[in-house]
Amino acid sequence: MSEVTVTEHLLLHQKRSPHATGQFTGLLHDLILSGKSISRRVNKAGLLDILGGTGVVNVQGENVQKMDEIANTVLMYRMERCGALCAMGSEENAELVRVSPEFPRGDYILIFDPLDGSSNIDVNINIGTIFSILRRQPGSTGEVTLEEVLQPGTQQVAAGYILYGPSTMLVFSTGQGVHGFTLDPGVGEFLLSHPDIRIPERGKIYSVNEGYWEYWDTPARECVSHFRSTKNAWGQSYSLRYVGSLVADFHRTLLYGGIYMYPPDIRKPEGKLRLMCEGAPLAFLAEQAGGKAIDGYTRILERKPDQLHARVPLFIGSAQDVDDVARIYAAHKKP
Ligand code: AHM
Ligand code: MG
Repeated sequence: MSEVTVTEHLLLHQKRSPHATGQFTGLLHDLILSGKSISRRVNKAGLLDILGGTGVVNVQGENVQKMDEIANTVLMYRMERCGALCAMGSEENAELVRVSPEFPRGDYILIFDPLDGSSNIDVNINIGTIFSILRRQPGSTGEVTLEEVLQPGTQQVAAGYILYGPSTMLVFSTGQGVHGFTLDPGVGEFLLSHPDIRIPERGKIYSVNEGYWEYWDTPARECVSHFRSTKNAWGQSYSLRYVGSLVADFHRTLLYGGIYMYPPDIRKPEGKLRLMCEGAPLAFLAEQAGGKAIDGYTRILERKPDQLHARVPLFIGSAQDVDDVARIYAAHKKP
């Protein structure tokens, strides 16, 4: 692992890009600080007895909060004060949160899933924070409107995630490739461990909740059958891996290649995953790493959300694996 810290990496990036401002670097700095704080709390979750539901009083006599609520509070508190944002959208908040006038405001908009993989929080399995950074039209004044926030993923200034696992990792892109950093807990710094990540052109792993087979439509079933069969490009079945934390399943897909799929089903015709805080940021990373992300028919990054919590079907990963899915969907008429 190199000794380049994420701060050094950001400063280098700032020098290279004439458009980068101190405001943006400050935003990332505070986001990373929030990530470190959440990481520390996640690591101690079992010890501090903060797993599980709310409404319980712990040994210190404090109200026990769920880990995802704690992560949301950490991010909301720190980021509202960073001076670079005008609004935030969180998976945990139904409405857009505008930065209070008592704090300095900037042009950026932060959308996040504070702790993705909620069903894995209580069982010590990888979870993570996913983030997307957008920008208001320069020169806009007054309260930011929801319409200004509902931008397609192509408009993202940066996106990434912090994965809380055996080690804590930060993976992000500002549109100049994807870079991965590993937290050295001894010094409390993220060090560059995975520079310029490239996703393999084709992988050997598919990732999907196959338990939902009965709920899927024909193209979704055909896609899964394709990767399971021996009639695909490799002439042999892909392996199946499914953590059930998108951030962890995506991280593996980014490094090893393959495809992650969350198709629509009869219970969730728009899919389960959120476009703005899950689909778009991970699609940005996938494309920056040479991969692809589609909803079956359309590039995820071109989907304009019609609401903050818009959902989207997601097929993401190695370019050739996603192309296989696109071919299968194209053979079926768009509903
Ligand atoms: P969450 O944001 O509430 O954690 O829900 C999203 C998660 C993803 O991390 C994961 O891929 C998916 O839900 C798993 O869903 P399922 O249990 O339907 O397979
Ligand atoms: Mg999530």
